[in-house]
Amino acid sequence: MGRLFNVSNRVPLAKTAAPGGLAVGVLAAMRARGGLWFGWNGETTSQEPGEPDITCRDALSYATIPLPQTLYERYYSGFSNGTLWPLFHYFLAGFRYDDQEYAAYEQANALFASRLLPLLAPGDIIWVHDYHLISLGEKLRAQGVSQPIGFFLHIPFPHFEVLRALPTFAQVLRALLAYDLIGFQTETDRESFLGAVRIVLGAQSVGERGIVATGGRTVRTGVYPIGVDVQAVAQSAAKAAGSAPVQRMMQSLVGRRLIVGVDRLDYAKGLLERFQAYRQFLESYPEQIGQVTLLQIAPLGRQKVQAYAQIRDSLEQSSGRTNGRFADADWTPIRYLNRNFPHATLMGFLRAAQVCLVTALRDGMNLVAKEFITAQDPDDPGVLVLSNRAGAACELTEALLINPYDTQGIAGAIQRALTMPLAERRERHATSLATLRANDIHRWHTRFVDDLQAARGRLSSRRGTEPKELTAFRP
Ligand code: ADQ
Repeated sequence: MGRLFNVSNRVPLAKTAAPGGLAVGVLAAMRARGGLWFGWNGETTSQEPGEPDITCRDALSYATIPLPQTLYERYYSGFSNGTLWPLFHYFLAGFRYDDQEYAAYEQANALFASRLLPLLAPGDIIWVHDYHLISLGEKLRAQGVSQPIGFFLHIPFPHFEVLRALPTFAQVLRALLAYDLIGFQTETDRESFLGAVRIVLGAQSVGERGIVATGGRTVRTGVYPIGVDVQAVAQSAAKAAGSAPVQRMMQSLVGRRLIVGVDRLDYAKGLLERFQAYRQFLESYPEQIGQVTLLQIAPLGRQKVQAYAQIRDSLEQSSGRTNGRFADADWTPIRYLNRNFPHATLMGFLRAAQVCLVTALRDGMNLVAKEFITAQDPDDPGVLVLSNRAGAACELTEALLINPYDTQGIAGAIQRALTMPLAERRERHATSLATLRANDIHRWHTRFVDDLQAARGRLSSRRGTEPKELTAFRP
């Protein structure tokens, strides 16, 4: 097999890099199969970026570039996180569009393509990750790249009625169709994409198995739900359980039961709704007052996007209100921490918890849900309360599934989780763990890369790389 190039906006070399699911997943793929990871180094520059810096760390290779200051804000905080992120998570109220930000997004993608190009050799395959880099494949094709290029969308793909709020939606669809393989987290996401393609290109453009015919070539689509490294997470959680930070945290609970939440601080994660539901839980089940502690870890990121500053303020107020109302001299109901922890320590916290709350309003997958199940002691496992709007709910059907907007429903689920008999907890956990083992992180990258390799066979039949004009649909 040729060399594998992973490309993502951010590579996890920079010390300031925020933790995220993409990095966790791609690192696992890289460790298993080698290759090179190309992307932004987390810094901005006033000059035109030159050749990528090549770094080797822990036997993995990275090629990184800085981004021009003038481009960064409009590309990253602007079109990527002010337009695509809210749109793809169905937050039309928080969505905005600006022509200049879209132009910066296109320029940034073209820049990534031009700096990646000299590193490529015949036989390589290129795997592009996530919404920041939708146009990268199209830019690479425009520079003559003929190697297989695949794209995996880590976040949801919206239904056409939401997608069409984006004035440049047709360009975004056309850019996606420059790839040989497009991967989604769930069948719903793939169907939303194919639905949009049918409307824009005509129903005949989508054939069996979701293969799109366009511009004399074919584009494959597939569902690749990202998983976790079950063995590594289980081992690291068991080991971390005895570590000093986890032991100190446990001792500070003085026998109280632990409810845990671990999320990037993001409005899509439903943290405000979670805090409201926890307050409702304490109101509805007063016997639990003083008996449980909610540990919510939510590191900050994307602070330059206004919606993130707002949600941060709201969460501080909400946790403060709950603590003000219910706390006692020796008990704080919510411990709310805006900081990063080593991944192993987090796994130790997850293992120590009786309940994990995942209340995302919309989420591509949600790896924390999968890590929580994997981190548990199978003999005495905790219970996952999981949003039915997270991709993980398609697989983890034995979790207590909730609607994240249903405050009373979540409160009831927390109580049910805390009082669930051991036999039921074991049974639900065993079923969930078997599902996670069957679809772990290795299956995710192996299936995607194998399918992308298979796309190579059809490259010789590629006639021209431009999809036909998107004229069938008039907005
Ligand atoms: P994220 O939105 O970042 O990922 P998630 O899938 O939950 O969300 O992954 C977060 C990862 O970061 C987990 O592995 C977690 O353990 C880690 N993490 C979180 N907080 C941390 C902290 N304080 N310190 C250290 N590590 C921390 C995006 C999509 C998801 C999709 C993933 C993968 O939004 O829907 O599941 O990509 O495709």
